Amino acid sequence: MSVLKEKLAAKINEWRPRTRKLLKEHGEMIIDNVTIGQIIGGMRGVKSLVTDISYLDPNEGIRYRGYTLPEVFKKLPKPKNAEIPYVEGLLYLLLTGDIPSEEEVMDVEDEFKKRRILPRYVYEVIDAFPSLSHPMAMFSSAITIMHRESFFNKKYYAGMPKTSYWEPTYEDALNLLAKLPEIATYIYAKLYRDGKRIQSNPNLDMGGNFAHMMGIDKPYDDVSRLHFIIHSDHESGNVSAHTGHLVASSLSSIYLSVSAMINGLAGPLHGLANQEVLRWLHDLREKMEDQIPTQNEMKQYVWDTLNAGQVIPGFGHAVLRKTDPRYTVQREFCLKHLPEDPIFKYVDILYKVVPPILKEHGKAKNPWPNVDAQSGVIQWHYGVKEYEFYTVLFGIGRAIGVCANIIWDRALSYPIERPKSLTTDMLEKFVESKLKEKKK
Ligand code: AMX
Repeated sequence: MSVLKEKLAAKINEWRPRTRKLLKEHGEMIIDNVTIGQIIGGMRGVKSLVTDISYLDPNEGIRYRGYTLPEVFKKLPKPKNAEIPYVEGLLYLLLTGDIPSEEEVMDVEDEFKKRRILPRYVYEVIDAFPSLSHPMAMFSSAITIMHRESFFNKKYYAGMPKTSYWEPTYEDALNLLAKLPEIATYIYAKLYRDGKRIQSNPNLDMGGNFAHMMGIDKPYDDVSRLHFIIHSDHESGNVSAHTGHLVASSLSSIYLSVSAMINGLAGPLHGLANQEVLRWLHDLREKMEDQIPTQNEMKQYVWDTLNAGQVIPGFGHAVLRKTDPRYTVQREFCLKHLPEDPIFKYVDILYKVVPPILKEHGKAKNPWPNVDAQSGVIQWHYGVKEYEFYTVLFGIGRAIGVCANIIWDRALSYPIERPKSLTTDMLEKFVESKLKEKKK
């Protein structure tokens, strides 16, 4: 058994009594009330999910297993001469809650290396896609098609106790995560490089190998590590994490669950916002004939977008009420490595002008930038100019957190998810009776 799996097994055994006790002794305790506004308004803020992998504080931002992003970057082991830690170490942290040693990270890296080879048919499925297909549709399909590899399915049909569900799920998760960089770079080569691909390098870690297969020199290996780490998890309620959890709760395989989460991520209000930021800025860049806009010109562009009834991509958030620390980490990277990049200058001006405008506009509850306002500019700077591809990169990162969650969902025997719905008629009648009661 790998070091990680052994450690995880011990953690699961320690954790199970906590969940069992909460359920058995306090299952009836009320933790939240739900308003009609929340039912119609996308269940915003309803406390109805549980995860120990990460927690999102509205003002502070994300913590992975209790650690803020700066702490994660400080504490996790890094490859030699790298600024950013191993992605493999992050997986160890998300799964076990512990900061791994260098040897423990190497163990995960070895596990990944053993599992990188992609079945032939996955390349064939990608090749069969018609031109002008969106890379997220290709990415999702390539993952779906691997459902036939599911070790969980085989074990399930052979008969397996519930307490063992997490083990084949863990195997499926590692098998899938190890293959995602190969799938993504193959899609990239097919769509944008006339199919000219670079073979995987068995000596490199996940981030380093991804940069190698993209054909981009240092510090793009660190860029990749940074990107995958900051996108990995954002507690459970966001569309992609929730979709992954929901689909997996019916005991669908990791492949079908992660593919579903990728589809959720591909919407412009969620992960696709990183593509939208670049698309929107390029429209402006064309109008400006490559000149850097003044603050007043930028303000006008932002107002024109709002007055046309559109959202400002990369700003706002359903939970956050301050600047997203994932934005800050990337901004710091830009200030250090690409302060003179013209697109960064656009993003920098947006950082100054958008929040006051959104406040004046008066709709968005959070006027501050989110992760997507800053991620595309870094990719663009290092030569990944095909912005439709950006959400695939987000997807690789998010898959790490979603897989960690699904493994724990199964370890703690969380049941199939099934909230209750009402009809509009019922809501109206409920309101009527409440108002009558009030008059009495
Ligand atoms: N520009 C313009 N209007 C915005 C806005 C923005 N960036 N953010 C929110 N609003 C508007 C909403 O559309 C809504 O308008 P409505 O009353 O006419 O329906 C109103 O402000 C209230 O929305 P909210 O409660 O502040 O946000 P929300 O929880 O409903 O939605 C989000 C959150 C992220 C979808 C929204 O802020 C948005 O559309 N942002 C732009 C897209 C984006 O950057 N998405 C990525 C988010 C991060 C991620 O998931 N990767």
